[in-house]
Amino acid sequence: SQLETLVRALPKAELHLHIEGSLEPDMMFELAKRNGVSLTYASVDEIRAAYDFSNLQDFLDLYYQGMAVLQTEQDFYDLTAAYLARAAEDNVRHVEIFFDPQAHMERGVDFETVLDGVERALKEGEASRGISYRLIMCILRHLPEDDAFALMDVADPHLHRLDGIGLDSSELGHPPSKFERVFARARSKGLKLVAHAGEEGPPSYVWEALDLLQIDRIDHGNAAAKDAALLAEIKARGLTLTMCPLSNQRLCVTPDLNDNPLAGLLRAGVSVTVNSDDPSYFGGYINDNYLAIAEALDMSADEMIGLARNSFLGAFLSDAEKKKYL
Ligand code: ES4
Ligand code: ZN
Repeated sequence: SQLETLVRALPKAELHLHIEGSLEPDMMFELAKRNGVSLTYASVDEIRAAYDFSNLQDFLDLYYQGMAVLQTEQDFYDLTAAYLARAAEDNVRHVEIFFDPQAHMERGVDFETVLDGVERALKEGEASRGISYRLIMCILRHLPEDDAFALMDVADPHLHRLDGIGLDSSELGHPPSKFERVFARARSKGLKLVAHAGEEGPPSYVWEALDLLQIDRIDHGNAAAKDAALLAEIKARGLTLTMCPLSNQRLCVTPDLNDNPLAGLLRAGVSVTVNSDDPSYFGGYINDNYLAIAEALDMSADEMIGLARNSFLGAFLSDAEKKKYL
């Protein structure tokens, strides 16, 4: 269709992408073999069949299990290089990537091993493909505040290589308030602040992310559609939402794509963006996400253009850098 041709051709930024969630089953097998790690799966088909989730935690259990094949700097390089090659096919020109160092450090992988491999691929992608990047280190919210502070200590000598701090993993029972002091420290270091909020959690978690964490951008933010005052506050602050429709569908946040609040929020004047979250696990990269909502939510060509434009406006790029893309 014409809309498909347009979406594929549009230059885009991807602002919500967990690099460990781009680990494709083929690479999982390859790395398992290379590193002598045993998998509970016998085949790529068996892996794909296991990706049948009822909620966020269901997914997270397999996500942390799958990433156990990632052990060396080369593994993190290969993972990130493969994502960039795939993103380039979708006309992605700028990426802001999350990584979860705590999930690797608890398996005995050094922080530096992870950062070195991811960053080496990002630098090479910028040089060879012209894909600019930012790097956002996520805190696992199911772990204690002390662990987050310990991560900040380990990361401290490397903060010049990081652009932001994020908050991810199990949302329910782990409200943003749990990390108010950690985010205050990150803010004092000059880092950008983002948090997953209102994915499975209630509007009150989004309020906490705004008022207690003082975030610069909201990851997901679906719950904003349920609270008119919150919606008004997000607009007043000019905050961007990084939404992930196929993720929402696969995690049963909005099992029916027709019910996804993305188009409604966009039409209400919120700066909404479209992203793939964990593309290997959720069955689609960024263009698949754009095309799925175009169809399910009856969105126009102008709306597709607006979403792509929002992705650059909401990026952690300087005004001079944004001008290049807009
Ligand atoms: C995640 Cl979809 C999602 N939500 C929360 N934490 C995550 N980590 C990786 N993907
Ligand atoms: Zn996410």
